[in-house]
Amino acid sequence: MAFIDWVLHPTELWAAFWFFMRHAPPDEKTVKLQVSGDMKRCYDFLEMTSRSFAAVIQELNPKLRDGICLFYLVLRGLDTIEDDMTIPGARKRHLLETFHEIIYQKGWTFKESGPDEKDALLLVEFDIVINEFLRLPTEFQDVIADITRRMGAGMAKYTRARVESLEDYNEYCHYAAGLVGHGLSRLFAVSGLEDKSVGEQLELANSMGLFLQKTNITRDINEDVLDGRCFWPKAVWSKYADSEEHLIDRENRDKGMEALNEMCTNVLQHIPDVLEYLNQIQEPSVFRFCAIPQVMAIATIVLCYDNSRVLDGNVKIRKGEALKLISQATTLDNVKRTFYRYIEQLERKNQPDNPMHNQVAKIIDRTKKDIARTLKGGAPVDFTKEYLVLILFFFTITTFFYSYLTEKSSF
Ligand code: IN0
Repeated sequence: MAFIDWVLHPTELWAAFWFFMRHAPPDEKTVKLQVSGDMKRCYDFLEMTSRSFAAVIQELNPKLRDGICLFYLVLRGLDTIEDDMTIPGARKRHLLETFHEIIYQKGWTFKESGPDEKDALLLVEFDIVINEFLRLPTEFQDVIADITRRMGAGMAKYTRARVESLEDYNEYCHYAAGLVGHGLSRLFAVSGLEDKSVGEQLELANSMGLFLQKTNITRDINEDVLDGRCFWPKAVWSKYADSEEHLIDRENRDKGMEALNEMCTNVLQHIPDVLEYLNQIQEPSVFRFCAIPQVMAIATIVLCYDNSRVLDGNVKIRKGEALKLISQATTLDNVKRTFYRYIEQLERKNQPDNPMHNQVAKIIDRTKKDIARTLKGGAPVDFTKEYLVLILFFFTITTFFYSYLTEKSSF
């Protein structure tokens, strides 16, 4: 993150300072220290697959921590096989459809991953994950195996089917992420840390997954098309381009932007379910585990809206912004304030001449009303600008005063 970014976003600098104060080693080490052998190796894998999210999983309540760490690694294993374009179709489908049995096979490892698979090591030493999986309480194993079976079958189907209609799009995202919401919600309930109704409200849990998956798919269009795959539904992009390549082509940029904005609008429809799901969660470490990816997603999708850079390469939110979001995802009210702030940012980006303007404006109005109605103290007022002016004011006063004093003393 460039120096200027920190100067222009002092609240993020503050958040970064706090984050590093709180996460300065050896605290993470203490968690690892408490676990030994294969489970310690599993936390190493977690660090390798996603550094920032690994910390959030390690802060989970001990009743859930190892179970969710292993669920995450099993899903990352499945994901690595699905993403691997070097594995022949039939072999890949067989692996995806039987992965829910493979996780019970002690000693199973996989050394056929392609050279560009960043999590290939996880599969090379997957026998370690299986050892720890088999040590989990059976009710945890049953949930993880059930979700792995249904996700594997769904992914296998879409290795030979394309995402044509909006129904296909919702179905694919259900298999890839909605089912993760189902599995996590059932583990939260089985652990006793959340009410058992959380394990039943699976429509809300599905929306939690769809909000994340659709944000990733919308953001990664350039990278996916260049890799020869596309998860944007044809029913959407074919209105604006003759092919996936034409969609990201600079020659066709205006139409490409209309397609991008329609995809961003599709993601926003899941916001009410996301806030309603988070409203159920009582245990603080579970709440943060669920809320952090959601606030990252709202920041990412607002960044993608009407942003031509998405079609040219992948865009990411600033590191400082991510740390600020993590530090503020503590309570439902704070998360609502964060969503409200980004919805206001979206409102500023939603130009009247944008074909999606009216549809997006409706979602903005409804979301702001819903949040303002349920938030203590009503609609949040963003004082950042006021702070900045104040800081600037004091800065000029002190410099003026200082130069006046130095001048007076030089006489
Ligand atoms: C996740 C989700 C996740 C967390 C909490 C509640 C969820 C409810 C429903 C669905 C998913 C839920 O969070 C992670 C976040 C993550 O890994 N972020 C990465 C960034 C990234 O893009 O990889 C990071 O480095 O911060 C997530 O994105 N997915 C995930 C996978 C497994 C589990 Cl157990 C939980 C991936 C996906 C595809 C969205 C489901």
